[in-house]
Amino acid sequence: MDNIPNHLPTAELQALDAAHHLHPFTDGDALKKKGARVITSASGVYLTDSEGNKLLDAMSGLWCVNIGYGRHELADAAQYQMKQLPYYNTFFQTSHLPVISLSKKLSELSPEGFNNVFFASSGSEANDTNIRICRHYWATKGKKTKKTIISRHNSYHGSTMGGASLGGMGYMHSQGGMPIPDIIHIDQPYWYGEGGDSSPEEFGIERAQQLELKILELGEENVAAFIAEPIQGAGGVIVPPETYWPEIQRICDAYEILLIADEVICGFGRTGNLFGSETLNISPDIMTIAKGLSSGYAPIGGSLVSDEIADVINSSGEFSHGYTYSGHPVSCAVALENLRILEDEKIIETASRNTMPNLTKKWSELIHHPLVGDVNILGFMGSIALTPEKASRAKFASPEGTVGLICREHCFSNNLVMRHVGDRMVISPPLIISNEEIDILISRVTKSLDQTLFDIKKLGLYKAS
Ligand code: PXG
Repeated sequence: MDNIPNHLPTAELQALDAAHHLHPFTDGDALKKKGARVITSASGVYLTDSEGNKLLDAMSGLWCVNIGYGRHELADAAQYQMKQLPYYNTFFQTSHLPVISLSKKLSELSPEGFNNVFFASSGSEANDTNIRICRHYWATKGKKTKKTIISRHNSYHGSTMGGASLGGMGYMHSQGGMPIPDIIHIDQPYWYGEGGDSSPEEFGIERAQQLELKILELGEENVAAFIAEPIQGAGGVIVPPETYWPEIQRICDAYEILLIADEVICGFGRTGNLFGSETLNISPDIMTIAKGLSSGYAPIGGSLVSDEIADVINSSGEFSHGYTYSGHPVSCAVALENLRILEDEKIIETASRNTMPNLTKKWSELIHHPLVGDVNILGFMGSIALTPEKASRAKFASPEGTVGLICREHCFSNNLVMRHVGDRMVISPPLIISNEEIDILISRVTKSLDQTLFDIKKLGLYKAS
C-alpha cells in the first residue's frame, strides 16, 4: 500500500488535527489558523503530502531517515517480528533473539572497548539513562559526590526532564522548572555567532578551556561527566573550530570525569563514519544513540557504554532502571535490518566518497549569496547563517528567527524541507541522496534565498541590529 487511499480532504484532516492533536514544539493557536501540512507517503528522499505535492526532504524527517524512505525490507522485518514475538521485556533475567542480535551487532560496530548497550526508545530516554548510569557508576566506586554533569548552552539532548536539563535551551528550561539539580552549562563553540575578534582556532581553545575552569571551580570530586554532541545539530549545525575537540579530549583525559558523546544525530553515518566521534577523533566513555539506528522506522535509542562502565554497573547489585520498551523486539529487528542495509549497500562509504564531497562543495558556494554570512558543513550536516551584513557578521534588527521563518516558508513553497534555527538554515539529508537530487536541493535553496531577500527588502527587514 503506497498511500492511505481516499483520505479525507486536506481541510478536514487539518480541522481534525487541530481539534484533537497537541503537537510537539508548536504554537498551537498559530497552527490552528494555518492548518498542518499532512504527509501521506514517502519514497527515497521525497515526501508526498495530502495535496499531492512532492517535497524533497533535506532534513531526513527529524535527522533520522538515514537510509531514505520506502525500504520495504524494514517493514518485512517488523512484520515478521510482530508475528513471531511482538513484545517481551528484558527485565528480570529475560531476553529475546532480536535484542541479543542487536546488542552483539552494535558491539561489533562500536569502537574498541564498547561491548555493552542499555536500550531505550528514544534519544531523550537514553540521555536520562546516562544521567543514572554515570552517577551510579561513581557512587558504586565510592565517589558519591561525583554527581554534577557539565553540558553546554544551546546543546540539545532531548525533551524529557533529564534530557532537556542536559540540553542548553533556555526556552525549554523556562517551561517546567529545569534544569534539574547538578547540571551546569558552559558556553558553546559557536565562533560565527560568539567569537568576536578572536580567530576560530583561539576561540575553540578558549571555549574548550571553560570545561577545565568549570571542573576546577566545582571541584573534580563533584563532577561526574561532560556531555556534548560532536557537532551541535538542533542548535543550528555548529561545526566547532578544529582546535575544540582535541582540547576537550585533553581535559577529559586529565581529570577523572566521564565523556558522553551524544551521537543521536551524528551517529550511523551522518558525518561520513559510523559515529561522529570517529570523524572528530573523540574517545568517549558513553555514546547516546537513537534516530539513525533504525533510520526512524521504529522508535529505539540506547547508551553504548565502555567495558569499564559495564563492569562497574554489573558489579553494583541491581541497577534499578529500565523502560517497558527497553530492547523492544520489533524495534530491534528493524534496527538490525537498517544496519544490514547500511553495511551491505555500503551507504556510508559511498556517501563519504561521492555525495558528501559534492554537497560540501555546492553548499559552501552558497557563501556567495548576498544573504549568507557563514557556511558550516560536515558530512551531511549543513547550515548557513543569514545576515543583513556579511562583513560584520551582523544579526537582523528583527527578532531572531523572523527572517529564518520567511526562508523556511519559501522552501516549503518550493517543495523543499529545510529547517530554520533562528536565522540559521539547516539541512541533514538522507544518506542515499543522489548527486542529481543534490543539484535539485541546491537550486531550491538558492531560489528560496532569492525570494527571502526580495521579501525582506520589501518588508524593511533587511537591516542590521
Ligand atoms: N540528543 C540529540 C543530539 C538530539 O538531536 C535527542 C538527543 C533526543 O532524541 P529523541 O529521540 O528523544 O527526540 C535529539 C533529538 C530539531 C529536533 O528540530 C531535533 C531533535 C528532536 C526533535 C527535533 O532539530 N533531536
